[in-house]
Amino acid sequence: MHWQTRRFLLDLSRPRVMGIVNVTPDSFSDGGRHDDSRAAIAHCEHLVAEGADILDIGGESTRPGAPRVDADSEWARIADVLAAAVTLGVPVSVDTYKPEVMRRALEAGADIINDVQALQAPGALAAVAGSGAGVCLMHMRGEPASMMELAVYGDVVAEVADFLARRARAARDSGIPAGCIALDPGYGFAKTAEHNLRLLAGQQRLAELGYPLLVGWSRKRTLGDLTGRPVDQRVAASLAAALRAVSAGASVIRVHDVPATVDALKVWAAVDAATIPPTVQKEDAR
Ligand code: HH2
Repeated sequence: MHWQTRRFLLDLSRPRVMGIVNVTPDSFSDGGRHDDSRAAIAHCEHLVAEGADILDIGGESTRPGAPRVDADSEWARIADVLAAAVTLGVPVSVDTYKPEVMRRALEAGADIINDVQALQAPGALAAVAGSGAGVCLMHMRGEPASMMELAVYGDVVAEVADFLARRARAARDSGIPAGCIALDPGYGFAKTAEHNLRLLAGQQRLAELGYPLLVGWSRKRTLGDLTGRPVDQRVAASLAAALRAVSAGASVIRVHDVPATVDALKVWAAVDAATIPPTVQKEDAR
């Protein structure tokens, strides 16, 4: 499987690591650490040196209860960082749900638009269509400020699958090529810990929709609930979730802790490569 982004065709025959660059004062795990352009650019360079296959730059936190940021302020946070990131030789994604920020990001050379609202804002589909950019369509409900009130599902896997299939169809109908589309279950967005775990257990069904799956478990609250650990001590828990997600069909893992994830996926991919199908084994034995 491949993911077409603006400048790069990503080969997903091995899982890829998307490194998170939050240029925000208030992100849930790293808010304020890279919220000036110089620190954020240094962080981008660092993540690429550590083995990130993709960078994902965001200028507004989407943690539960996060306040909204207007488009001009969001753009002011990320513009210089994006300009530097596109020179680093990897695809650069911009994490935004605002069509105006999408448009400016694409003009500035972004390769991917990562939208936690799955291009549902008026004008979002049109902002991306025709650009050649990759898109990540994520499942959530409502707004970060109120989304946890909407965490009510009968069958969470079926409802998320249905939503993602509908958004992929809408993207294609607006002219976004199928090969540019990736889908994301949206772990932690309008979902309780139980929903997140059920969704991971049934994630293969989302992979069967036929688009690459991108997932973000990194340091999230459910991992804290399960381990009792604070946000800065969730690397091992994040890796366990990442590997489980890859086993259930995920191709791109969005993380804060790039080197640990790169190592874990190297081991996972090596075992995968060593797994010879039984029919081939029999022929070889003859
Ligand atoms: N999670 C976050 C933000 N953007 N995008 C996708 N596609 N999938 C995710 O799971 C996802 C996302 C939340 O994590 P983070 O960026 O670290 O925090 P914050 O939103 O507080 O900046």
